[in-house]
Amino acid sequence: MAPQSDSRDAGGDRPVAVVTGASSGIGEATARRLAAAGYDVVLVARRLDRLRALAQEIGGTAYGLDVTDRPAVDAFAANLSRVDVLFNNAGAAFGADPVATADPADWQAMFDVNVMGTLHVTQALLPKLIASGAGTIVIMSSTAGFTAYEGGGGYVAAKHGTHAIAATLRLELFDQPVRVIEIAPGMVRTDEFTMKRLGGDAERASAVYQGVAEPLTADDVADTVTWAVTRPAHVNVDLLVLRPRAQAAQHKVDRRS
Ligand code: 8X3
Repeated sequence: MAPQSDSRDAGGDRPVAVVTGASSGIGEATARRLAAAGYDVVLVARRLDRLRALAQEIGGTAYGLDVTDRPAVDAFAANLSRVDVLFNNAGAAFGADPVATADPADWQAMFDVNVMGTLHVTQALLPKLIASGAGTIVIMSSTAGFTAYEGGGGYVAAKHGTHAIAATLRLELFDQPVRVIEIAPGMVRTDEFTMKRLGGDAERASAVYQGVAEPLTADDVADTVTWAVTRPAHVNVDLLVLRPRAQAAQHKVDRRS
């Protein structure tokens, strides 16, 4: 599918930040913060309609794109004259079934968006990030990239893959002017993410946050991503794990509220 955009060449004098998965949640919140920090933000998501209003609001560019569609990703990359920051945020969880009974199609979809999507966009934009002379790649990982939990199987596997991309890429780019930042949040209250994971079951989705005083918000994560991106170019926040105070570890959650 040919990518669609509101044609306006991003860039000019301002640094350009590409944000995938920008139509909601962490991506949307980060796009707002990066724009406020002075970036010309290129908003990427499948739902172009949802991006348009945000693009207008923050003065960015909306680009309708499925990150799992490699030809479309390549066409998108060819359209950009400059890229300083790539925030690989597009990701999702589908299903919460045990490994024994999970739907392989859910696993495939999780691998496609979390791992292959990150690979496609990173490969396509890397030459421009290097050419910027001070590029930044942010990879949206998760505490699921480090710790397994029941019912998490496919998502845990996919996020371990996402973490592996970040760790490998940092080594491979050690002599290039591009840093690789991995942000790994724990419990973030992003209702769309949880609803998608639980097949639209609102009751189960709200139970995820039951009794937790203050789960992280999308804006908490966006604040952290923006902080990491705006450090001086020689400072690399390799890996940052972010949790709400009520979540000491994946299974150790204070639900007394
Ligand atoms: C989402 C965090 O705990 O649901 O990336 O795996 S968790």
